[in-house]
Amino acid sequence: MKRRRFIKTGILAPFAVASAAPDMRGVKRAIGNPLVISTWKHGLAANETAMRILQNGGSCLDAVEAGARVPEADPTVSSVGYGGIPDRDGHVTLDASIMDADGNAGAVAFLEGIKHPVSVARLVMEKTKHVMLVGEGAKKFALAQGFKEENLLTEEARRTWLKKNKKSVFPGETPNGKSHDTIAILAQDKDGKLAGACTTSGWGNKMRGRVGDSPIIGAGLYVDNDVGAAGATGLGEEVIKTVGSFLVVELMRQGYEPDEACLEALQRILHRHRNTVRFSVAYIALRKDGKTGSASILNGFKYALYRDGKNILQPTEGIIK
Ligand code: SD4
Repeated sequence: MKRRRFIKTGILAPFAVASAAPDMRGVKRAIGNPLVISTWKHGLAANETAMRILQNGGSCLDAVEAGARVPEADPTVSSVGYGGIPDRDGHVTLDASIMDADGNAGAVAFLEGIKHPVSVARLVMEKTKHVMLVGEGAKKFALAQGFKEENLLTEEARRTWLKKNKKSVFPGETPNGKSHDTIAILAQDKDGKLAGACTTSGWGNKMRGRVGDSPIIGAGLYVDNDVGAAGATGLGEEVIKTVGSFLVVELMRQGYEPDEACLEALQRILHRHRNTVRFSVAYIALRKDGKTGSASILNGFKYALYRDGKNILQPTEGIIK
């Protein structure tokens, strides 16, 4: 609505026209064929829940929120919500963000004791004038909205923490494929509208107070309903420094295919490190015509794609072998 108002007002009209890249003209919005794409194996279960909502005529926003809540509640997913590996001081601290088709956004960071940060992020978006709440303030808001305070530290996560304490686990390092599990989830509904969400407990044994890319709009998640959506997983610091998901969407606006856009965004990271890295970052992308893509720095990244009645886990070949 705001955008339409801009276009109507004479002074800002040239700006609004200039921001609509000509390359997107040939790309039509996919209508009538809902799809969901999300990171990692736990994305399969998240996609199932999200797709059920889309098939029942639900909105893409409801779909991504419900999808993200699945690994948040699953104690076996060690980098999201309940069961997440704690920070250096033994506390589980959570980051999440959400964006809708109108460009609205909500996020929470460094949130403790609340199992579903993605739902708190949605309420920040819908019930406040703000985009992001952190720490104590985020928790106070969540409690005021009726969320229950819970202990999110499972025995399993505590044992992992004790074993690895003093030794940080980089998200993206893949010693056993279990150290990184953030979910970024993007959906397109039957009207072709896009939404996305991202939720994580971040880097195991991170410094207390550390916030990653997942709740930073443009870094861990970005949605532009005119162009497409993108989400990130892996070493958040690198994603933040390159404004990764925003970059992927902007590259699609310039005419890059979704795969190419993800690849180019990762090349920016590799370039800064002279192509020598010991961490990984991966992106997933969804263009408004329903075309999807992904890329990863290292091998081992998989994403779940639910479309045309099939929910399939797809491997992504790493740039660095
Ligand atoms: C972070 N990007 O906090 C998240 C972690 C992650 O797979 O994606 N792990 O840096």
